[in-house]
Amino acid sequence: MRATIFSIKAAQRLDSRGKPTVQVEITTSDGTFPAIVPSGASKGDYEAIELRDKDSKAFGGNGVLEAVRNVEEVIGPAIMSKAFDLAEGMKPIDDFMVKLDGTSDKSKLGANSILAVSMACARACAAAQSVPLYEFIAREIGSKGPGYTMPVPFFNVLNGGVHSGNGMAFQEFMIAPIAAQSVTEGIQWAAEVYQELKSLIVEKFGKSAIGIGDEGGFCPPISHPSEALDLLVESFRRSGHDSHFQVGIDPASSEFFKDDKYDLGFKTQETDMRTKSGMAELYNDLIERYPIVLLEDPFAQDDWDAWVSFNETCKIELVGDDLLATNIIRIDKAAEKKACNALLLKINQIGTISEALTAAKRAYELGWSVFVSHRSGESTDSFIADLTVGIGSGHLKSGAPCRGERVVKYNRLMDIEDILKAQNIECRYPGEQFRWAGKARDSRN
Ligand code: 2PG
Ligand code: MG
Repeated sequence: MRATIFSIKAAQRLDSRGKPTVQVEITTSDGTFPAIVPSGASKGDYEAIELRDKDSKAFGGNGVLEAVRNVEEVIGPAIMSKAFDLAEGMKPIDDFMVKLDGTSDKSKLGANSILAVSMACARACAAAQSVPLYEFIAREIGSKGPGYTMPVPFFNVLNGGVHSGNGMAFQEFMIAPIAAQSVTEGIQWAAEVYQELKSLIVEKFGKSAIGIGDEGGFCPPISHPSEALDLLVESFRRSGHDSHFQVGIDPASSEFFKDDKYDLGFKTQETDMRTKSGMAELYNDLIERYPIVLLEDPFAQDDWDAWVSFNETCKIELVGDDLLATNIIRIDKAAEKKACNALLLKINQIGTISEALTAAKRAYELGWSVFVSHRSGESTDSFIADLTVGIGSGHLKSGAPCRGERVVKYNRLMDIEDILKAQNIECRYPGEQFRWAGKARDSRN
């Protein structure tokens, strides 16, 4: 029997920062399938455009009623009129929406409206094929298995940059439980370190310093990256997880790039200007002194020379976020220039699930790693947990082991691990090999 869509409904709801976002519900003969889209704060210039109402009387101009209307009055009716067979997968629907919008950045109908429909469609298509979402995504990207690679979770436990109010310029300090044997064990260890970190912060800075930032990490009154890294190393030690973790950093440096320099004091009264080579020296020094294995956006989105020169000698994973914007044109440009060796995969940077999968596939073809990511403004939608398992990216970041919109993804990963184990389906935890999970996936194809 053909599985088709009965209705597509949209509504304005709130994200984790209390700002409006788009929710969609698609009803088919298999049931009702919801989705809510996330939203970034440190957004790149090359991301697809999310529509905001600009009506200053509502939500300070951040309303998404136009995007909601676009789903209900334009996208929904157009998709319904085509009567797509959901069992055939989601690419025809995503391609149709991309054409319907007609712009290169989805500015006509809005990446927030299009993505919400795309995510809900993925769930509806999975149901039409009678498989879980992660398996549907594995099919869509062409993975033949056997089994699945679970991700090493990278927990952002210290928040800085535009995600917090302290003086720290760098946005994210992430801890990765590489020595665990499973996602479930890794999540437990990270939660233990997180609690230890909290005690350490109380000890050093007092109780008033345990407030958290947008992604659930602490934001104590520190400003130099080595202060943050010292706190992490000490909490590994105190929690008995000394050699169990490695570290990732996302400075999100486009946010403090001014006049061809980087201002590490951009959140304080004092400027602290660094040249590109000064920044490269700082990173190399930190990599030498701490167990850092991943560096994301160390340079600004158009500072190509700095990226290329750093990548020449970089031995760790060098991830392009604002640099690539999950956009295949930017990925190809970066590959040609040899600017980085990994893609940060954010579904709302490009606006459809199919295009996100195409971006991941291209990264794998280039021999790069793929790092799946949430946004700082999130919802309790756990879509990216299934996404990361489906594409076998081997690692993902979803913030701290704290706050509902962050832990819902980690909890879903533990659910998936349980389901796979109960069904005797191979489910690998890549540990230290997280970078090469995509490669391993490709060689099995
Ligand atoms: C990032 C993200 C997610 P935002 O820079 O990688 O952690 O932040 O969603 O604010 O762009
Ligand atoms: Mg980033």
